[in-house]
Amino acid sequence: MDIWRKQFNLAEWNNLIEASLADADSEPLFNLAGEEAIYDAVFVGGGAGGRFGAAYLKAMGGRPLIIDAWPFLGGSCPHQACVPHHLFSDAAAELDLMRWFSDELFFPKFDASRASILQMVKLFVAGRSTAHAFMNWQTKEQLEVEYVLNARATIVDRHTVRAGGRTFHGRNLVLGMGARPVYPDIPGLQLRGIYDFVSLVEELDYEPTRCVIIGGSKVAMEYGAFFHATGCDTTIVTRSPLMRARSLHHVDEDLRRYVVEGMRKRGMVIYEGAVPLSVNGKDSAGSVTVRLANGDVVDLETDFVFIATGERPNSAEAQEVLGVAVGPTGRVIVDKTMQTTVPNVYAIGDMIDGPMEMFKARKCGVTAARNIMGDHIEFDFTEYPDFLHTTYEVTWVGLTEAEARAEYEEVVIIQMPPYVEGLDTENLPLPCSDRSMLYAFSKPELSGFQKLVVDGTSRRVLGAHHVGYGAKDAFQYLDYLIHRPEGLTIDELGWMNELFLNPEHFIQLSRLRAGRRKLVDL
Ligand code: KPC
Repeated sequence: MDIWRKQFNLAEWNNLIEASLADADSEPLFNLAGEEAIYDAVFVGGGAGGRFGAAYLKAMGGRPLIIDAWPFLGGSCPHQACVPHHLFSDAAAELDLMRWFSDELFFPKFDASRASILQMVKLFVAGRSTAHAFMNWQTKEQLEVEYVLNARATIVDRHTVRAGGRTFHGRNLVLGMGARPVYPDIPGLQLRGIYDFVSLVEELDYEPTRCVIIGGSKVAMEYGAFFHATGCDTTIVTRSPLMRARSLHHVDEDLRRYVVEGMRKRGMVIYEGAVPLSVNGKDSAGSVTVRLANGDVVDLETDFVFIATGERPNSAEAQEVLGVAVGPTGRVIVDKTMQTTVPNVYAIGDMIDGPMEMFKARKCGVTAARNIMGDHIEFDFTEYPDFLHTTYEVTWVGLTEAEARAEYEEVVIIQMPPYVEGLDTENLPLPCSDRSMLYAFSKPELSGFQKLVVDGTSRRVLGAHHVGYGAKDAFQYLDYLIHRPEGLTIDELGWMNELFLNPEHFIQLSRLRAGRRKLVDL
């Protein structure tokens, strides 16, 4: 369907996307200016990286084309990944509050029968096309980017791609075809009742009552905390300790302890150092056999197995057709401009090394676009702020206390609650802020944890760590400030204007210490 001269409103876009998704034979959507063109870049994949890259390239005066197999732009994020995860984590935080305060204050007695994984999945699926509709509308009408949707791209060579029966030419290709969940090699994974974060939203058709999660990734913690909060008893089986995988950058041990103990306090069972051996059942999964860290082999009964052992990039076609070099797990090798080993071919987002996260995808796309347009710019994503959800938001940036002590002579720790041997901080209603005040005054040990790591000599902030609610935004700016060449001193932080009561107490705590010539812990 040629949509170039059509202007759909959001509801019309929504209907078109839903109809296209429902019909495997639905036609491609061509949003093309018409005349034959050599594009400055053909973005293969219109996810976060492709959409942002194309928009930036267009804004710089170039001519991009996006091709995507789905009938919408935005990729897996709004369809199966970040957006549902945030909906589920939001639900988990609300459910956590309702459970702790069941029949207390103004809260009704918690009715577990009303908390449903299936209902939340259905809520998401029913609403997800509204975001898709907006991405299509914005990209066409406001960003003026050409695209072909609902048409799988076939890469012909480094300047040519076919899609929807037509051939497109680009001076450059930008590969943003995303990644897919990868399963461990154990027997029984063909049974019904086995899901990952993609099939959860696409296929779940019953209410799970007991869950075994295989893997210890962010996905394991985030989805596990949600499943458990709904009342689905959840066990995590992980080889490495939670939050200690290489991909989880700079997680402080105190922060980790608060988070993992918090999950256990809520009744989740976490087996670290454990190896899943098989999933067992006739048609559906009924149990998972696991070798525990002490060598015991146990059968964990379940009606829902959730695989969270990571993802692999969709890089095979690019490797075969274009000959781009890939690493041992299929990640396309790029330099800091996102250029692959093949000239004029760039790769972005989940296709390359580093965290498979939205912030990286969008910024990779923009980096590729700027370089294609002649603006030499590098993106180093080896240092980045990061977060995950349990029933909390858990956010961190920069060095952990241990990393700082290994690198700096004089390390000062500013944290809340403070660590003082024998001090009964379990009754201290701090930290607290919006969304944690009820915890602070009724169950203070649940109100969060935060830590600032400072170099006592230069007075620069080296790292910040937070468990609670509402601090994620601040970490975007803290990341910028602490990683800029001049860094951020405790004196500057203590002189900032604060909006009381702030979720991270870093300004007020720094202000209490900044007057001292020789800094000490707080
Ligand atoms: C909420 C939201 O931003 C939807 S998912 C974004 C996909 S994209 O803007 O293409 O990065």
